[in-house]
Amino acid sequence: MRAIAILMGLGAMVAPALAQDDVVLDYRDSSVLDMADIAQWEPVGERIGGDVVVLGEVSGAFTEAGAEEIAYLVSTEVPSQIDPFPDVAQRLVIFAGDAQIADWALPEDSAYSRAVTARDLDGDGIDEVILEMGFYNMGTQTIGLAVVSVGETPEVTQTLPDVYIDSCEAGAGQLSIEASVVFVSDGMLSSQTETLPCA
Ligand SMILES: [Ca+2]
Repeated sequence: MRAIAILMGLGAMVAPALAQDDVVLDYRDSSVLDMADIAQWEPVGERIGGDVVVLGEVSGAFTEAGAEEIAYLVSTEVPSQIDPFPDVAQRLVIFAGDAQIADWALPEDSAYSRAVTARDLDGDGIDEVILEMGFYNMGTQTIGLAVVSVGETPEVTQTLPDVYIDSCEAGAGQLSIEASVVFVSDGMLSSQTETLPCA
């Protein structure tokens, strides 16, 4: 219990110091967990072709600085959150207006559940795509993030594996929610975690 109190104290002290612009995601707000209905992207998936599902979209500049483009997270299927190694192939497909202008395969071992946002973290004018992965095991829901630098060969430049851990349904051990505020610091994502009680 003491560890929890210390963590909560830290969060309360540190969180207000963050400039709102720097905050990318706040998992303390449960609405962050609301998943979009992927049916909305079915027409996009049909345009891309090849029997794929589109798991999310983010806006940004992906092929050149200043471009107004949309990156779609495209997958052969919706990755299972109970399989630690889902067998899916995923890509980022870039559109400018109605035109598909790039199609970049993500690393083979990737199984992301959605695209969250895009930010130019390193300041080169090209937005990095922030993707989320979810995993469910023994009643515990875990969410992690990956920063992907885009281009012909997308590369995962950073991972934050545990930005959200909900063990409220675990039935044993510590029943709580570990929820992080994810923010930009020195060109990287950083996080501060708070322990919240189960609802
Ligand atoms: Ca960049």
